[in-house]
Amino acid sequence: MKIESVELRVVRLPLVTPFRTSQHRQDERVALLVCAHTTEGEGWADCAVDAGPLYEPEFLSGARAVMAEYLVPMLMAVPELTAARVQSVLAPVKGHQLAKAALETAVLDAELRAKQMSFAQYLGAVRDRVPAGVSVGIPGSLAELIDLVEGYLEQGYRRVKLKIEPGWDLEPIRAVRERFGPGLALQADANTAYTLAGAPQLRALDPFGLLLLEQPLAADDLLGHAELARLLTTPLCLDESITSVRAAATALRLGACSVINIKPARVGGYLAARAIHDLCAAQGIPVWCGGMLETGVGRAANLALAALENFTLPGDVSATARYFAEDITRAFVLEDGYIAVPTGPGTGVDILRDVLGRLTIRHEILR
Ligand code: SMG
Ligand code: MG
Repeated sequence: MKIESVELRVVRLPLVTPFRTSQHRQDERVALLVCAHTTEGEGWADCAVDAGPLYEPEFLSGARAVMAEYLVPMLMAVPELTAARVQSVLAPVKGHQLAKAALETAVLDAELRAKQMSFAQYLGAVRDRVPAGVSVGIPGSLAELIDLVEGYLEQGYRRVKLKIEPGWDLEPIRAVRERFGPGLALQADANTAYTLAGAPQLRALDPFGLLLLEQPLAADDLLGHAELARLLTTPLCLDESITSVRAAATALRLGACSVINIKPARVGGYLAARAIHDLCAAQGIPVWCGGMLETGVGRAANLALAALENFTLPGDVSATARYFAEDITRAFVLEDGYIAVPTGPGTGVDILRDVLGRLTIRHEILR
């Protein structure tokens, strides 16, 4: 196939609950949607950037610029493009994985729609539904946290992840564990907020039987994580550190983690995400699918990935209602704590054009 044009749309989706991590607070998702118009039809992707570089180094206007000035012209110059070739065509551009991943995904969506094949089939999914976890931001008080968690458990979520930071770690974890008991699948995510000097505080979490502790230290501190892993009984999971297949292999070799959160966008797309899945499977390392407050377009593809065999832990792929009152695709719903994996061609979801039109704040076509 050949790309004829790429459409970029910026859409604003207010969040139903503000989401605060140790690093930043979000009240809305300002999403960059990418549509590849090709000779074989169109394909869509949700570029996982946010408005500012507060979680990932990439951000919306930077991703837009690198796509317009470099990535899209490079792809448009290829006469016989396939999704599998996108990363090698774009390799001369350093970094910008989120932008590259979105373009690869849009091309893959177009390719699979033309072949009438779903993401799940293409990636090698072995399940038709995946258990849903929920990521709970840092609220204003313990009482508010307990109410939030209670609400999510009533809805059926199978696992709860609490965002933590120094000063908001032991108390919330103890409170949730005491209130909901030892049967609750509970984990914590520090989003890089600690240093090795915080090891005693993190050790104090060991008695609470967390499934895992996610990314306590800086993204580039693999040695620190390896050292910390030896000090804790709670399994360590890496997220921000996992930027590529090679980074995952290095982290595992160093003993920096025993679980991996795969974010397809950060590693450069679903093909690299699948390669990390395969690497971890070969080493007996469980993986789960992370979330970046995706619209339905990104969520649909994440569900397909999360249906691969070694995604043995519930991911941060929650129902649409946990994020948005209105999305640009049909809503994903919980059924007995699970979300069904889409089966239609490509991502298996269609864009609701009227909603898209209403939520769009910027629109451009790159030719
Ligand atoms: O999509 O449910 C979601 C969010 C899950 O906690 C979540 N993601 O570090 O794992 C993480 C955070 C990053 C979110 S910032 C966009
Ligand atoms: Mg995380």
